[in-house]
Amino acid sequence: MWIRAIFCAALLFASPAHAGVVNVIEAYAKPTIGKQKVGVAFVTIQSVSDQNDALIAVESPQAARVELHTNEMKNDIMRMRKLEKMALPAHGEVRMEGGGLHLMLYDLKQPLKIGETIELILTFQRAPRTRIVLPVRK
Ligand SMILES: [Cu+2]
Repeated sequence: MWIRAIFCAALLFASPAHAGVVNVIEAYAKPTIGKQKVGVAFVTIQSVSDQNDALIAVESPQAARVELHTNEMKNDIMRMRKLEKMALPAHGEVRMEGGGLHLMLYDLKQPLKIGETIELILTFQRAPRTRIVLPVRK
């Protein structure tokens, strides 16, 4: 089911002259199980720029490290693979969802519980760095 997430987005830094612009239209993290220190988050980003861009890094004050991942089938086994970047075509989108592109949060300081939030800082090749606050939900 497609539920529009509630989140806040704010620009951290002033845009460079030719920066593209992005809209974060959906963002959430899944709750962690027990004392698990690894979490997963999904963000859908739309480009409103005429130039191709890419998501190249993600950080969180609540996790030691965030990696860009994809899932792929290899010999009938679903495996995660780390990506250097996720392409954001001009006027296109990056869509993260279960079974596909996602963000992995490593060494979480606290477990992620439903109703709480997590902060992410998105770094793009062109667009300004963007801070978002995601709800934790199923
Ligand atoms: Cu992963």
